[in-house]
Amino acid sequence: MSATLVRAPLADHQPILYSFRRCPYAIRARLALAAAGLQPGHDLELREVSLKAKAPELLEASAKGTVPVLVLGAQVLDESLAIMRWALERRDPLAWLEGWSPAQLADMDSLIAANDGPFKRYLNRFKYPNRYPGELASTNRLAGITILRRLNEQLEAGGWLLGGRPSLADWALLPFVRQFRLVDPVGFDAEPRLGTVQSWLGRFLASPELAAVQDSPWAARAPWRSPGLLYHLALRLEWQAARRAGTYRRSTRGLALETVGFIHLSSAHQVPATASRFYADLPAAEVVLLTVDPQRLADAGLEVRFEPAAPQAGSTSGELFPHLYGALPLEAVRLAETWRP
Ligand SMILES: N[C@@H](CCC(=O)N[C@@H](CS)C(=O)NCC(=O)O)C(=O)O
Repeated sequence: MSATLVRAPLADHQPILYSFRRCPYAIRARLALAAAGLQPGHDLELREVSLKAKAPELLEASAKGTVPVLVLGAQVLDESLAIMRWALERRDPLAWLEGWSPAQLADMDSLIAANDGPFKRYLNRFKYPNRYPGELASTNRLAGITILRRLNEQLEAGGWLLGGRPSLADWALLPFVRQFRLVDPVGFDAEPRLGTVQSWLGRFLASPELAAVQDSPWAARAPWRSPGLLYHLALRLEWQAARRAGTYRRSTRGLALETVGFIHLSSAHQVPATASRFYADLPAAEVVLLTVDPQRLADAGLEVRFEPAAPQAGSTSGELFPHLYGALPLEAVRLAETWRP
């Protein structure tokens, strides 16, 4: 029998995009993926990341733990530019990369390098001055504006960085210029000798391309729930009391850990059913979803057993739920977010 090389269908390796709605690197990656005609839910799975509670699956794919990350079976792209190029190599209908001369392609590379290097550096220092004690936010802002003034000159020829139409460089830089403006929109808009940058950014802010990747299905308000993490729905007031007390000791709604002997947790896929079974009568603002890190529970010497729900919990399906034997330490709670049904 002759051996036949069978290429695995794409569906076996549906790409997974780990993304974060507000991250400029993730925005540029989503812009390119969308421009290439890919659709979340159809061509790739979008997993919105919480930077405070990174899913173990993300860290397994890329230990550096930044977003965006595109997982293509065994191949992992964990740099936003690599994702942009991968997308545009598949399809580039708007010619972001196609049709430019070698000199223009080199210009694109140096514009992106200047953005990701010095401009991003000044942006971080202007945006988060508390993280850089001893540095003046105003000095870093001015350094950023100086770079933008050079872009302003470059844009004057045709309205886009390389001339009369947008290229990869425009889409790669604009999310960062947007973020720079957002630190102080009034100051940015009033800045003199920046008119062409302001209208370039204005076009981007009003563009359907940006709107598309900032909304479902390209971005979500709540993070993807990982099978590698554990979850617990809590009453907001009880969670607030626990934060003051230092540990959380409620088992489930209306029952204390001391009464039940363990704290009811849920695996990712069980959260919606738990919410509708026990919390559906409450306004969502009164309910908080806690993301619990099982590794931190283990580090604290706490045991989680997967057991059938107690009969009084109303389930007779034999489904197993994680039960935490002991009080929940605050440091094991990676994220507490308002429940979104
Ligand atoms: N060079 C990377 C940088 C990505 C990056 O730094 N992303 C930020 C979010 S905007 C991040 O994930 N930071 C990690 C963290 O905050 O824990 C790329 O281009 O993809």
